[in-house]
Amino acid sequence: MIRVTVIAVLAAIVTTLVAVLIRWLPESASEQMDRITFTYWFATVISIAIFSIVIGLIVYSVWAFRVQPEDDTDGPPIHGNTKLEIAWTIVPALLVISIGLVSAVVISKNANAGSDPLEVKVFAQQFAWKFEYPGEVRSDELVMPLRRPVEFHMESADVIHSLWIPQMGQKQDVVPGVTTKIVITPTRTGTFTLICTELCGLGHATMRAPVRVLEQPEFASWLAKQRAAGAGAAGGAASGGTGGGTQAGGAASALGKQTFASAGCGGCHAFEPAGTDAQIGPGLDNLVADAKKAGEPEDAYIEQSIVEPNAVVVAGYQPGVMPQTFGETLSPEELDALVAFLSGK
Ligand code: HEC
Ligand SMILES: [Cu+2]
Repeated sequence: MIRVTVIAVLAAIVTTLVAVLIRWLPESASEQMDRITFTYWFATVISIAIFSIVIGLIVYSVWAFRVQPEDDTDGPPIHGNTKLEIAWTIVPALLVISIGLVSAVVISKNANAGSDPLEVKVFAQQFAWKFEYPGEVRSDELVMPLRRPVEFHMESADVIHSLWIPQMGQKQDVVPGVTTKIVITPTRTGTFTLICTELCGLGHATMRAPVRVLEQPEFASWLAKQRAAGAGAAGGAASGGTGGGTQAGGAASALGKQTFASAGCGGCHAFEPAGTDAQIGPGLDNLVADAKKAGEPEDAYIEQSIVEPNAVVVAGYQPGVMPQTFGETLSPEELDALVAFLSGK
C-alpha cells in the first residue's frame, strides 16, 4: 500500500508540473474566459487524481506480481470484489456528473448578458468582418469597453463563419439565415485579434479583424467620434454636388481603398495601390488590358467582375472561388468607389 502511494504521488507531481509549467491557455481577457479556465482546471485536477491512482496500481502490480521464470502455472481463480466494483462505478459517476454541473453553470452564466449590455451587430462575409454599434456606427475594427458585457448579434452573408477571440474564450458560429448571439465581458485593456474559426473558403486564413478594449470613458469618446464622423461623411456626400470635384474624387478613392480592405479583396488579389500581394486570384494592376481582351469598357468590365465573377473567368483560374455575394453586401457607393479605385481614377 505504501509503495502504491509513493508511485501515485510521483505520478501526481509529474502530471501537475506538466499542467502548471506549460502555458496551455492564453492569458484570460474576459469574465467568460475566467469561467472557462476554471472549468478546465476543475476537470484537470480530477483527471490528475484518477490518473495518479491508476498509474500507482498498474506500476506496482506489474512489478510486484510479475511472473517468475519457469513458472507455467495458472494464476489463482479470483471471483472479483463487489464492494470495490460498486465504489469504482459510483465515484467516477459522481465526478463526471460534477464536471457536467460545473459546465452547465458556466455555460448559462456565460450566456447571460446582464441588464445593460452593449449590443453590437456583427456581419461576416467571405472574408471580412464588419461591426455596427448603436446609432448606425459602422466599423471594421471591434472596439469594446472594459467590464461591460458586449452582446454580439451575428449574421452571415454567405457561408458559415465562426467568431473567436482566443483570450476571451467565447466561440460561436455565424450561420446564414440565422442571427446567433454571444456575450463577452472584457476584463483587461489591450489589442487582440478576432479570428474566423470555421473553414469558410480559400481566404479563410485571412479572415481576421483587429480588436481593442478601452476604458469605458475612452470607449464612449471613441463611439462619439465615430458617430460624428459618420454624420460628417453623410453631410459631405450631400454637399458634394456643389463642392469642388477634386474633393469628391478624393473622398471616393478613400472609400474605394477602404472598401478594398474591408471587403477582404486583398486576401486574394495583389493590387499595388492597396499594397497587397496575395496570389489566390489574378493581380489587379493590369485590368485595362483584361477589359480589352474581354471586349468591354473598363468600368463595366470591372463592375461585372466584382458583382458577377463567373461571367468572365480569367484564364488559368477556377470559377466559383471569388465570392458571388459582393453585389448584395456592397452598397452602390462602395461598389462605384471600388470600381474607380481599381481603374485608377
Ligand atoms: C477568395 C478569393 C477572392 C476574393 C476575396 C476576391 N476575389 Fe476577385 N477574383 C478571384 C479569382 C480566383 C478570380 C479569377 C476568376 C474569375 O475571374 O472569376 C478573381 C477575379 C477578379 C477580377 C477580374 C480580374 C481580371 O483580371 O479580369 C476582379 C476585377 C476582381 N476579382 C476584383 C475583386 C474585388 C474588388 C474583390 C473584393 C470586393 C475581390 N475580387 C475579392 C478571387 C477572389
Ligand atoms: Cu470565415
